[in-house]
Amino acid sequence: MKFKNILFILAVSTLIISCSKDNNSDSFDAAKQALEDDVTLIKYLQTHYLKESDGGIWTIKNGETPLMEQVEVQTVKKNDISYKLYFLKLSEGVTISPSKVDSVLTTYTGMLLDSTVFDSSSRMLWMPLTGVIDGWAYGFTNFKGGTKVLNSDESFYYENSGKGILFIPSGLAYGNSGQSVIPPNSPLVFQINLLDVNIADHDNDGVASYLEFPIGSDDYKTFDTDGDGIPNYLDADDDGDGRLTRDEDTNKNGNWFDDDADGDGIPNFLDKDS
Ligand SMILES: [Ca+2]
Ligand SMILES: [Ca+2]
Ligand SMILES: [Ca+2]
Ligand SMILES: [Ca+2]
Repeated sequence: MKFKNILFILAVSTLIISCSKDNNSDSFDAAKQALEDDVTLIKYLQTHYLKESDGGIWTIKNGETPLMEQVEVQTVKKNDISYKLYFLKLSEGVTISPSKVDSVLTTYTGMLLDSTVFDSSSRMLWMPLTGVIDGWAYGFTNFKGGTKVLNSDESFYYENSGKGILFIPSGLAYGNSGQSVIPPNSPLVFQINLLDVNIADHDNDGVASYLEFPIGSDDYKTFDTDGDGIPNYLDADDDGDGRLTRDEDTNKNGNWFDDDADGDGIPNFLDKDS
């Protein structure tokens, strides 16, 4: 099997944009599918190897080192189901890692386990990780960006970018609904190149989006200090006290977490009474 098969590349560069909601039919057992996908992915990783010379993934024929011995695994919890996302780090990158609310500049190729390439972009694209499949949002956090190099004609390229391959269970991709040429319940393989990272501030309140929900938590979509239905990362007045978060960095040092007028340990921008 070959990783890159130009014949199958479709001109659908936005395919990885996630669809709105999983199309869960009543009879669909997502937990069971997660287990089946893991068996499928492990078998794939045990029977395939990465060929250094062409960067392709091939079926093991002569005792080559299986991908299974090279990948790392990340456990992702979603809707009370544990998913295993496998990734191979070819190079980590040198700058910063995105959080799952940031944007990444990337080139990529996506394929099914039978080597059908369903999407590819050799052109650099900015992708917000809040708007793509979960396998991307979590997978990219394991890599760092590269160094931007400017040419004399103002064009640019990147050196030492983060490069790797993600092996994604269907539950962190298009689930049981599938998408275009991706059949339902398909684990996916993405070769990714992380060129650059943009730290997002969705509500432009001065506080980076990754700081607008508890560290280690994934619930940026629901974390809502003032309970007004607008999560903090989209709310310009997080504590609902009528003062914009932007104006609650009292000492104006660019850090919203060291301003605590009443000394109760809660910074002003999250503290309704200070
Ligand atoms: Ca913000
Ligand atoms: Ca709110
Ligand atoms: Ca406020
Ligand atoms: Ca306070």
